[in-house]
Amino acid sequence: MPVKSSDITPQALFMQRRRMLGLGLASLSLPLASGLFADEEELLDPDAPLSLGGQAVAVNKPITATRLDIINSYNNYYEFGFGKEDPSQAPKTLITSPWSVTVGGVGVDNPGIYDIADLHAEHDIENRLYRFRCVEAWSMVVPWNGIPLAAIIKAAKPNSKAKYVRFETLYDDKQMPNANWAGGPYIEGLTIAEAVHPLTLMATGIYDEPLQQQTGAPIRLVVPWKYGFKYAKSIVRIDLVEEMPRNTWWRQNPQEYGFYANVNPKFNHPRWSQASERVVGSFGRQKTLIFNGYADDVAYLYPDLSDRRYFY
Ligand SMILES: Nc1nc2c(c(=O)[nH]1)N[C@H]1C(S)=C(S)[C@@H](COP(=O)(O)O)O[C@H]1N2
Ligand SMILES: [Mo]
Repeated sequence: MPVKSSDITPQALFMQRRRMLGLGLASLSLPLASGLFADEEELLDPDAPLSLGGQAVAVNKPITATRLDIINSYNNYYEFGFGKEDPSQAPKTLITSPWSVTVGGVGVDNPGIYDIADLHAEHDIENRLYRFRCVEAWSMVVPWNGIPLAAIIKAAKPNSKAKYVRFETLYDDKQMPNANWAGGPYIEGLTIAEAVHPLTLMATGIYDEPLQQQTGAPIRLVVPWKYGFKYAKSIVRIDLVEEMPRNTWWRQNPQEYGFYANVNPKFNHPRWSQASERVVGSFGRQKTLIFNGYADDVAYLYPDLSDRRYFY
């Protein structure tokens, strides 16, 4: 297995980084870089720019990345079938190159159509080791490579109408055996504040390898404090809009799924507990953390933590 991105920051080093950055103890995310130790020098210089858009992120304990073969073979991607193994076993019919992402909507002054190659040329690829928690109460830890969504939004020049971001994924029955399972493209959404948060990533790779068809090639959303259904795969459009987008799972089953979908062990799914999670690729279960462990970074976005609206 490749180990370069799964290396965990040595305890002493991240303690030092956390002290330098004055971070709280409960902050859990870890920006891992292939050039981690080079970046570390920069981070230890108080005048140096931070790698996460000016906002520091650190960990309170090392977390171990899930193996790549497991990440690539246990999937939810209903356009390729409903079973966990269907997406990885489906014929490779998704044409991921060329691929363009259209950025538009009433909330942008500079709309554009970007080829994946343009996005790679215009933005730095960052490495982030994140916890990943599906609403079905299983979890992994994934070393993503990608572009902060904030950078893509900034390039589109958002205006005052940009209240929400709507994501639309590929919908093509020639490329996907079960394209029409939801009666249209898979839709997801974030508030603009969530979308420009430094933890929010447009992932293009895992373990420094391009995304596979089953993991949402060539570009998918990653929002580590939310349930996995927010992580829309194979995105073709990003629109900045005024109205809250009606995301696919909310539309499919509004009793069980909503818009915010922030992880919270105290708010159970109507049909199962969310208090703990099965760690895919390891033994047993672990307790689920509020905001999937990223509370110090994101809790400020939600004024009332007792409001169920934010947690399903
Ligand atoms: N287009 C699309 N995106 C999707 C899904 C899907 O069915 N279609 N499933 C979601 C769900 S429920 C989860 S948990 C994650 C799974 O991502 P993974 O297979 O890379 O673990 O993708 C999300 N993105
Ligand atoms: Mo999920």
